[in-house]
Amino acid sequence: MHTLGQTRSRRRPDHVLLTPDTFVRAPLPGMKRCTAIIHAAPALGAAFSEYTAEFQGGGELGAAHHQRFLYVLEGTITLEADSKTASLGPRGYAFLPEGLSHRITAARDSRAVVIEKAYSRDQSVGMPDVVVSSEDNVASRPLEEDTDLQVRCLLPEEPSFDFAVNTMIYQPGAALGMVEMHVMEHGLVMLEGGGIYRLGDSWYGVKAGDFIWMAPWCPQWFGAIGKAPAKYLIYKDWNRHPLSARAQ
Ligand code: UGY
Ligand code: MN
Repeated sequence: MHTLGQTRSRRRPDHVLLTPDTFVRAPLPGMKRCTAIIHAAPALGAAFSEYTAEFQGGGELGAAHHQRFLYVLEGTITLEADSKTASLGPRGYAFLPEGLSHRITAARDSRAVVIEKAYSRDQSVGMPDVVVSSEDNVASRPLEEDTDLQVRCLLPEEPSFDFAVNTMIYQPGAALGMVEMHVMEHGLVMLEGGGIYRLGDSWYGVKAGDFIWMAPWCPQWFGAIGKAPAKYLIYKDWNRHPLSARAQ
């Protein structure tokens, strides 16, 4: 069905909102029975890439040239690394450090968010370790003492990690307590519910399935609207001095 050229998707210099009606699928090198919807990449000004990988049964992701983070949305993903095998269901996730050879496959139709970033090495800290877990095993904590806004940090909060991936759950009516403006950029996948996102000088209605990229210092604020909680998965670069190389 065409929409007479209408969409909620927007591209602005400091942010992008992508809604599912504008998603375009294409394979990446090495993928088998799998396609990617690329949401953010250096072509946009981002220092990382983020895509949704859609696997058919027997599907496989290609090799990674950078660190890779994977969060399962639907189905079951099998990860083979370090001569171990793990099966990840919805909310399962993995972090694979740069250089770790691994295989990511799906025996049946599955979807996962994949974030890749060149590692920003800091001589004062060691390399990050592999992480395989589920969001269900991570304790949440309130943001700024607001118990209606719960954050789960999926990666260890250690300086060896140069990015963070968190989930944030807002009870209906909960909102960020401030308009944030910060050096870190964000890639955000709306997982559940919806609300109003302020990005730059625009306010957008957003809902599950949407993707948002926020450039460094993009003014940002969110308030949850509806009768069910709103939840998103959010990436940010992290733990590095602002003068360290911004690898692309
Ligand atoms: O971690 C963050 O910067 C987060 N509070 N930002 C956001 O939700 N837009
Ligand atoms: Mn932020």
